[in-house]
Parts: sequence; structure tokens; C-alpha cells
Amino acid sequence: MILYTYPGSPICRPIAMFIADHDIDVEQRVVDLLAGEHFKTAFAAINPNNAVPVLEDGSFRLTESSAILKYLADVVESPAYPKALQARARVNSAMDWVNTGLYRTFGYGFCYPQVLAHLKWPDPTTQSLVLAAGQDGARKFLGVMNDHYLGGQNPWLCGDRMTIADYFSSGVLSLGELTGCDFAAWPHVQRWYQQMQDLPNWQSANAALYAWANAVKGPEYLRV
Ligand SMILES: N[C@@H](CCC(=O)N[C@@H](CS)C(=O)NCC(=O)O)C(=O)O
Repeated sequence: MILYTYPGSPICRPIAMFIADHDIDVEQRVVDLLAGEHFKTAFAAINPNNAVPVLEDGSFRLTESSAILKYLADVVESPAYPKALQARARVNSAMDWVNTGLYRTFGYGFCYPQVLAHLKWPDPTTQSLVLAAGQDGARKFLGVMNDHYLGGQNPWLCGDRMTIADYFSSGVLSLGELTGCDFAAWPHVQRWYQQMQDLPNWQSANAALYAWANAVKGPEYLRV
């Protein structure tokens, strides 16, 4: 299989970690987003959305990070994507929650506009309003993650086992490293994020995140 990827991406890193954890034979081809390679004809033919990740398994081509994690988990029959109907539905639900809620709010509404020039709002008033709304929204999502997903007896997002929902959400939460966020106000989230970071392949799968955090270090960013 071939994975078109970008090492800093919060939705590609969880896939890289899953591949490493399960020792899957996947060639990872970096698409240089900074150089605009994703807009060139060759890659646009692979993904007309001009975005990574893309997985190829022979002639089968799959876009969307969440779907790719699920596909890979099924290929290797990983217990991280349970087969039992309701357990699987719960994982799907958590991943949709991350993709359409947490990522949109914490990533696009809060972290990215602070560290990515093309996602900053040129007008300072708009930028402040966007960040204030993003901060509020992110706090709400972190509260839900803390109290609903990880509260009680849940060591992992979907119960007592690590699932692909944990992989997926750890990539999104790790964006907080860029703006110096910590999750001390949400102790279950903080404990869970540490648990993810302690996993053997975390450092190698996320090396580009730390390089990126280092490169944008300096300004006093807004934190959650
Ligand atoms: N919904 C897609 C989103 C893909 C996406 O936006 N990927 C980013 C990397 S994190 C990208 O390639 N962006 C290209 C760009 O910013 O122009 C997925 O989950 O795979």
C-alpha cells in the first residue's frame, strides 16, 4: 500500500502511528504541502481535493483520514476497531465528533489561525473575534471529552480499550503543542494525552509536530 502524507499533519500522524503500531507494510510518500505539490497536476489526479492523506491499496484509492484509519484497521483486523456492532458504532461516533466538532473548533477555529499565516484573519478585530469564539468552543469540547468520553471508568475515549478514535483525536489535540496549550483544567484529558504520548511509537510518528512547535515558538499565543 502507499500512503500520501505530510508528516506535520494532525490527521496524517495518527495514521503513521497506527501503521507503526501494527507493523503494516505501507510506503509513505510525502507530499510537500509547503511547496504546493498538492496543487500540481500529478497529485490533483490522485486527489482532486488537493489534500492528504490518500491511501492506495493496489488500484483502490481512498481519501479521508478517518476512513483510512478504519480501512487499515480492518485490513489487519485490529482490535482497535472492534467488530461488535455497538462497540464499532461508538468508535465511529467518537471519530465523527472529533472530525466535525473538536478539529473544526480547536484546530481551525483556534490553533491554526494563530500559527498558519494563510489561516490568520487579516483584520485584527476579526482575528480576535474568531479566536475568542474558538477558545470558547474548544473549552466546551474539552469539557465533553473530559466528562463524557474520559470521565468515570474510561481510560480510553470509547471505554477500556484503546481504539482508532484515540489515535485520531490525539492528532487533533496535539495541535495544542503549537500554541503552548496544556490541558490541566481537564484532568482526564491531560491524563489521556500523557497516556498517548507514552506509547512507544508516539515520538517517531509525531517528530514533525515537535519540529513545527519549535519553529513557531516565540509569540505569546492564546491558550485554552
Ligand atoms: N477531511 C480531510 C481533510 C484533508 C486535509 O485538509 N488535509 C490537509 C492536511 S492536514 C491538507 O492536505 N491541506 C492542504 C492545504 O492546506 O492546502 C481528511 O480528513 O482527510
